[in-house]
Amino acid sequence: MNAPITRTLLIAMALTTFSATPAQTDQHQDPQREERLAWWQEAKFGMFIHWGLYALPAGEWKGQSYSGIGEWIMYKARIPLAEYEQLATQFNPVKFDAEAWAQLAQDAGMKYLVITSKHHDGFAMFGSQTDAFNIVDATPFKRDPMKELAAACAKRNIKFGFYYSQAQDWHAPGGAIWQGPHEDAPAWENPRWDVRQEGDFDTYFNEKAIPQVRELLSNYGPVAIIWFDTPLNVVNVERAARLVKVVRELQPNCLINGRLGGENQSDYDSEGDNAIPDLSRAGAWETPATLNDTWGFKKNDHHWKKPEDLTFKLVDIVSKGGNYLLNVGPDGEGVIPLPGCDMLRVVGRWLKVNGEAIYGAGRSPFGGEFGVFSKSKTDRHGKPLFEARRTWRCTTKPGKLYLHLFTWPTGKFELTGVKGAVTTAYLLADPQRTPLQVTQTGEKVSITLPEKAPDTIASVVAVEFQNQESQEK
Ligand code: H79
Repeated sequence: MNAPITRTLLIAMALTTFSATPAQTDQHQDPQREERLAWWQEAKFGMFIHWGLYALPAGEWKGQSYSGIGEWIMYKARIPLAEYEQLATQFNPVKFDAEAWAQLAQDAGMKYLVITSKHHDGFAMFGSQTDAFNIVDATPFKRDPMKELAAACAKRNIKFGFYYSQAQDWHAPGGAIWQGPHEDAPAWENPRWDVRQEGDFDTYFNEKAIPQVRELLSNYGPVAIIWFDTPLNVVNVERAARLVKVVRELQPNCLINGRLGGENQSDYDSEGDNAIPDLSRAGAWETPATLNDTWGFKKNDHHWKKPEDLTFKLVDIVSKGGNYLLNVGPDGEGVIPLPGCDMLRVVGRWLKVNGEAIYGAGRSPFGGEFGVFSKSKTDRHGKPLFEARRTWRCTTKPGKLYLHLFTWPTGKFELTGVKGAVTTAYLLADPQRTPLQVTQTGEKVSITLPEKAPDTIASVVAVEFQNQESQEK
């Protein structure tokens, strides 16, 4: 593709001012939080794993297929607790291989891993003294996969963390249950579907959630992140503070994601599922995202994203200041679907060459490259539609800019709004780092490129500046 990149760029560069959405939490007020976050802000790319009993029905129940996210099957099919419990007696993922999973994360260039220790269905994927509805006590498998994974990650210096559904629990008396309305779900007058779900939320919170979080933070070595989800309206300031206290007491370095509930108590903000902000965003934030259209395994979901798209999303997110937590959904035997593995390895190979421009990199000093707000079209909220551009992105390190070119321009790449004097520029794909020809006139820089892109996904041009001052925004 040979787009008229120069013209596009100049228009893009004219639009360098924009207001980034302020972070929801006052992350920079707390020096301890800053310290806890240091490794995470370097890491940029993590593996999310959704694995639980829902991997067995895999999107189908009693001959009927359910649309949407597979880990919600118990809710969608209103499966009585006694029936859902039967899945545990069949759960025997003999092909589970913690070493292989951790190795996949490493091959993909992921620096941390977060796995569902308990999803909304209430089933603990770890050995729990609190509740017998867990993988060690209720399945023929009997192993604690979390122990094995924690060890496999530690071996590879991959930070290990747990997802824990703190509010919703469809199996414990008193656990919260999502209540509509939603385009995909009715507004249940009472969202419960089994008398065994009746109960008081504090009983669930005090007798299951808090004790299980204690177990997770006591029995698995260092836990780098505890990833809470869907606080609904039940996790208020007071309940959130009690969870925070447990986390800080047991593992002071453990990060808390942005879906705890209560105000300003998380370490970083969580964007919506699969939501990437249009523009750059200050503060620490993360986009959790799927490889296909489900988190938990579904046998009929083959709607895989392309590795080019995943690479673009990673670069896009990093250039806007965020982290990318990308999910795999292993099946009921413990196998991560092959298309997912293949794609992640493609991203990993790209990172082997270009990782310098991702890990520890700062966000773009420009902004126009992200796209423009349409003057005529509106989105579904009636606001001007953001028309994203995918031609190029920029990340930074002190004294350096990295230009990620997703569309290879003919001849020259031209940038405007550049501060400082360029000393040299080269392709990260070139092991010799042969200097490219650069001309600079004030804030205009023009870089002469070879005819052919060295990388079919994105080629990265490193641009170095005279002073070591950060080019970061
Ligand atoms: O763990 C993954 C999801 O299961 C979880 N967050 C990610 C990380 C999640 N919980 N809730 N939601 C996402 C959004 C809820 C969507 C819903 Fe629906 C819409 C619930 C009811 C209507 C989709 C359609 C699920 C059930 C019906």
